[in-house]
Amino acid sequence: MTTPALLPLSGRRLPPLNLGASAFPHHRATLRLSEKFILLLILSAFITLCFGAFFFLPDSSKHKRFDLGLEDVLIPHVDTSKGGKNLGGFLIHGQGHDEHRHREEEERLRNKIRADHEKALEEAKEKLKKSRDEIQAEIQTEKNKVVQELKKKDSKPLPPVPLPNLIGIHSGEPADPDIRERRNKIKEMMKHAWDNYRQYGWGHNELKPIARKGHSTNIFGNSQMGATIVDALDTLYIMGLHDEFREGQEWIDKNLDFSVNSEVSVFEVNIRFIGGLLAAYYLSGQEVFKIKAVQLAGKLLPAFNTPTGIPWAMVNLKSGVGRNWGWASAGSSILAEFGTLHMEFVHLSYLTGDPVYFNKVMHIRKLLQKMDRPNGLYPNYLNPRTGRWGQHHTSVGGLGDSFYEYLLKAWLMSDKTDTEARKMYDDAIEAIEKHLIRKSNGGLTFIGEWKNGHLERKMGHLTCFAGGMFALGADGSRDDKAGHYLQLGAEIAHTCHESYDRTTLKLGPEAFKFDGGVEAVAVRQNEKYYILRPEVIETYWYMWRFTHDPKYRQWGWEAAQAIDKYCRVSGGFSGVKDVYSSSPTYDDVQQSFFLAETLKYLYLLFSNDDLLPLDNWVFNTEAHPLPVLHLANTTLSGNPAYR
Ligand code: DMJ
Repeated sequence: MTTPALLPLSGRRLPPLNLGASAFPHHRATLRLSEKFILLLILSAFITLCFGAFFFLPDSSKHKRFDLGLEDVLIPHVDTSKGGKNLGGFLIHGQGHDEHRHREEEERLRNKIRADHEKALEEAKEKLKKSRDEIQAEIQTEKNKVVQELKKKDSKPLPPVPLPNLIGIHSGEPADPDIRERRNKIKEMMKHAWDNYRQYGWGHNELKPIARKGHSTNIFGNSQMGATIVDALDTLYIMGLHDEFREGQEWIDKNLDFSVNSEVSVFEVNIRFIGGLLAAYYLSGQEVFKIKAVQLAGKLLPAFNTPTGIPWAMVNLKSGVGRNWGWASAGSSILAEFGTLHMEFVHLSYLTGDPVYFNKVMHIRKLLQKMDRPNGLYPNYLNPRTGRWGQHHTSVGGLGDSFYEYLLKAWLMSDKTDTEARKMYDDAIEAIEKHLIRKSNGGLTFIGEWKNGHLERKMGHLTCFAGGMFALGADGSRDDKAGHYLQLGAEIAHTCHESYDRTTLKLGPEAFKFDGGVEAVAVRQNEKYYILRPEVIETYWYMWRFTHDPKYRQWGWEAAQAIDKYCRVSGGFSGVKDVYSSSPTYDDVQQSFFLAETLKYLYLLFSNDDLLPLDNWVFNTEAHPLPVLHLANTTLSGNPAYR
């Protein structure tokens, strides 16, 4: 938007000011203000001119008006009881004297008005004489005032709640010098990723490490929301990179703004931004993170305004209008998206005392509990208008994965009191084991996908997180099958390690098959890429925590070395397009989850177990640690904050 051009008294036409929305993030309030300001200037000049024109009209017209006024004042003093003549004489005498006073009064008034008029004219001239920059600076000052006011309003302190037990935030230094060295190497990799993002992509969502500029995708909408900053914060914190953490905090405080006309993925924004902000809050105690998380959550709530309460995949942060991905079966929402909100939303209710977030995710759970499940499996697609399943496609990888993860973690995060979630997890895992988990001819355990009535013998890199999930859920499993699930976790870890080991770069492909004589190898060209994903390393770390088998540290180190060798470039880290090629090409993206997850899990793998112990912390699906809430009841309805 451009403002009307200003015509200064000097006759020099000022260039139109750029007061567009991009110049002013809080454009709505600010544009009104700047328009008001300019209108005021024009109005004052106009009024001044009117006054001027009026007072410099020919005398006769002015006299008439003043005489009338003065006569009105004098007439009551005339004594009409004394007869015509006397009256006349008196009148004649009186008239001469009054006329004098009248003229003096008129002159005095005229002088005053002229002086006022000249003063106003001078002021208007002064204002309009100012340069474009000066006017902009004045408007900017006004704008800053408004922003500060808004900030004050938005940053109201939230009701205090007892902080959960925050154990193991600053620990983890390994005694073994070799392990310490590896840990330091991972920290150095984090610094390389961060410093380059800081230099070339600051404020953008992600970094293009080859082109050395910012990068983004549609999941973040069309605005620069600093996804890498928010995603990286807790990793920086646990690595002791405090200066970098502070830089990130400062950027968030000053720049992270959710009042933008931008359509974002509800799931991605939840796991990366809300998860990242909440974890940063719990670790550092800095209120700004909690406040930003709550502001953002408020912007996601309109996504739940569907006939069923199953949220849309995307929502416009400004208008609140939601919709689903065009590619999703029959206008459906995605299981792994609407099913991966629980942890963050429970924490939001806990921290704010507002049950709205808790109610939204519990509503989803209740609805899912009531539905029929083909073979006990949850299909990936659910239509939010009809409440019916879309295509019967089930996966523990993309589109399904973190839904199962969050059932288990809801139970863990509730201090194992949310037994409803645990039951749903146990039921789902039993069905998955029965219908999707198989052993290959070569003896590799894999998790396939249910598609069009048959099992596709293909496993995604994303599915590899399930090894860690099985190990994490072993304790507390039905019929005391802890040993069985730990073993299943180990088998998946082994299979995923094979998928790395059978490549040229020793980095895993996006998807690999167990079919037609092929085992743990990608067949299609478009499945051979590695984009810095964390899932395999995530599983190594969980397996390490539960078994302390040194092979997991060894496998993690192999992966770290391969990343450093093949994905590191001078401008950061990049994904590679073909892990079977000895001269791979880069995809030129440093994903934000590389800093949030891949490097964090590697760092934890070479740390002692007292850093973020699993009895006290539960990691969201983007590896953001959230503390276990030791609440009295099975669900948050027991939270004293809003009981
Ligand atoms: C991450 O954003 C999360 O782990 C998500 O659950 C799925 N995968 C990506 C990283 O691969």
